[in-house]
Amino acid sequence: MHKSRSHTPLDVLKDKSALALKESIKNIDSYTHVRGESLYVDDVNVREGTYYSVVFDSPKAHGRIINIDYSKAEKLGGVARIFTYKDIPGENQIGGIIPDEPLFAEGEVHFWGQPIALIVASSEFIARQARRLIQIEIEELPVITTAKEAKEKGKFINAPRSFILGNTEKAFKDCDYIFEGETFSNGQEQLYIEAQGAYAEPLENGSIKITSSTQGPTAVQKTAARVLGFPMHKIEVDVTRLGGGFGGKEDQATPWAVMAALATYHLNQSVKLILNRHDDLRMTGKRHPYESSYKIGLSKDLKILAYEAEFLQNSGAAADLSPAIAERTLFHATNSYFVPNVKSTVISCKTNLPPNTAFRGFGGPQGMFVIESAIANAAANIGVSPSKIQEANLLGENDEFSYGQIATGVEAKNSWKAVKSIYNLEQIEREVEDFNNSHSDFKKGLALMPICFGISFTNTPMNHARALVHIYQDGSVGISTAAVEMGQGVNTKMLQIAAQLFSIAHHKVKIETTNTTRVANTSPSAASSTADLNGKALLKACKALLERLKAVASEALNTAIETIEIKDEIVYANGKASDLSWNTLIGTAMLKRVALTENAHYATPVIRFDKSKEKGHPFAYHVYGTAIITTTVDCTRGTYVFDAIKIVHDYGKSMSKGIDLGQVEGALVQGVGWMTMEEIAYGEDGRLLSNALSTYKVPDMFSIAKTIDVVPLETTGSDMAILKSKAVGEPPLMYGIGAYFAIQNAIKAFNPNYKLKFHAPMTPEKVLMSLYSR
Ligand code: LUZ
Ligand code: MOS
Repeated sequence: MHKSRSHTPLDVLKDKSALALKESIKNIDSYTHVRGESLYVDDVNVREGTYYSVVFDSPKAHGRIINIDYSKAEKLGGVARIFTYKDIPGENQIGGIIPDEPLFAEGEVHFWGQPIALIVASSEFIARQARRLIQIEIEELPVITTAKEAKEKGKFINAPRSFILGNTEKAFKDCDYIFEGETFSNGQEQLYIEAQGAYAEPLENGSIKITSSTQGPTAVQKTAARVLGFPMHKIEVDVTRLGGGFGGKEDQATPWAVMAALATYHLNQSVKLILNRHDDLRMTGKRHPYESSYKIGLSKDLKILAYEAEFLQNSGAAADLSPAIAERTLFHATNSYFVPNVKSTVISCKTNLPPNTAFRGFGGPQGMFVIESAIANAAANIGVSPSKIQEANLLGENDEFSYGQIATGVEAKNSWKAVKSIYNLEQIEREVEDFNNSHSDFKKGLALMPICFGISFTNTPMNHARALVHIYQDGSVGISTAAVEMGQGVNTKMLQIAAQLFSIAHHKVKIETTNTTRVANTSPSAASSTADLNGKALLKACKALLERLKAVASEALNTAIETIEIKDEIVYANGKASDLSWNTLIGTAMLKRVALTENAHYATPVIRFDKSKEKGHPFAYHVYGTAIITTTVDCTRGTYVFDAIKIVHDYGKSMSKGIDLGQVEGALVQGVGWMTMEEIAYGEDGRLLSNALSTYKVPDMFSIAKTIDVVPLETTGSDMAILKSKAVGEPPLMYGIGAYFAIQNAIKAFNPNYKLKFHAPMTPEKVLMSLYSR
């Protein structure tokens, strides 16, 4: 791992930087994380008499419920009640984009793991025992597990969508090379360390407070209100932090919170519902598997003149976020390349898997894998290195994306050039070649992976946020925003923004929990946009307060407001320190009855998108970068290690270097895992086979690069990014796609007969088969 990241817990304890003014800052949660003191849902103090609950879910992937016998379970000592759809006072409906998903199954079940009932008892142990006593009779119906089969049978979530630029049909006529092919990328389990969960408690007059491990507090509030038939003001949702989300809690934290609230509504008692790992893996959706086909056309000089792709998205049994994820696949179908003629189509196919959902990248990676496969296939057939085709087609300033946005602030070529020179690509290439010439049982492979990721929710109306700032009369500051801390460090960034703007010490600022009664009607913390949207709102609120405080100082010091400045907690007038400190200024403002609270709202300017034309300017800006990935494959065993992953990444002007580097490393490793080892497996009967960490392998310390180097690309950033510090959450995941192609190249070096396959993940078994395929 990168040197600047490797600190021991002891260093964290010694680190006083968070208390110092102006010094760089570590994640403000690191201290309580290391000491095990950070609070999650399961750490909430429970009221006396709190009930615990377990979900009873479908043991079949598709069928009609003939009969359910709850009587034995209900009679078990300690069981309070079992709730089903019949107990829902409002709507049995949790679908956000399309109303096609019941909270509890009624007559039919559509996926293995679909919630049917909630068993509430005096302990979780008893609830689990009761679950085993429920007898269900299901008349089985045909099960569809793949997108292709769903398409053949006409099972869709919604109508297909296409993005079109130029005219591919005409352009293919001018191409010197045309290649077609098919690709598959599998799903991916989010595997947040903290499983899904919620704690609901009754307040006065029938109101309910829900503590939820959700990326979307408003989604939980709105859905709980819908299911209970409540006005939203009767539901309060509070989030301290998440032990990871990765998209898995953008929409799918909601059902558990709503179930707990439903039980609280009926029992007038607190109810806790925390899934264990097995239940979580079985019941929740994952990254969407995609079956795709493409046609790519190039000129003699390797320019991609035309590209067509059809993406079959395995959406699962309900829409969930699938339409939005499908849309992002189209937005990223040409990655960081300019292609003048594009036709891409996405079809959301309804299958009998749990509804697949958001996962870091949100359909973007699936789209990018296909064009990278098309390029690799073209290169192999033409007999050039794929990097030649990649390089020849990198996006340039003022190029048009297939969705009509004109690219500006483009860093595709810059990051490509930088990666080549900084890391001496020619030397790396020579080393790989020399190694391969001198070894027969191990082979190395190399791939370059450029990325381009659009920043903003693709759904324009979601791009806004609010912040609420209190300055307390002792000069300390409390901040609420819609941002949910899920390990990404957004609270640290919010703290930096306020401390910097007021010029006060970090310890004077506290970031409050995310709560719907303080900041309402929020978008989820997602789309890499949380720091941008909430940070901009926070900046606005702090600026308004600062102006107000400057007016107070101007009056107190009897000087014009323009001459006032606050630096390091001292008020300066005309560049000279006055005897007003931050604290006395706040005290003065209080005596003068000046409002020390501000609420601000930020909505991203400029962006727009017209769905009827599929054209517009949906993104505030794009993030770029390029990675070089080298791997060594053990040609006896089919195993591989990544020797080095070397990245040049466009941070803009990073406001929190340590946090941003952590995001790049974490996302990269997650991307490599998706492409190489994480293999979701469902049986033909729709049962999840990779249902434990013994059968679902994620990267560990030993499976990832011996070295990860990340060099920041010095760019001006974007005014649309918070303090010009570009969004960093999702884009680096897509560097991991390069890992797939590095392995392909190593296999090819061993087995000249090998025909490239584009079927991810490239697990050691597949590598072994490929090494010896003919
Ligand atoms: N969530 C969402 C996202 O609702 N819309 C998006 O565009 C998005 N993009 C990335 C990740 N989550
Ligand atoms: Mo997301 S994939 O919840 O940003």
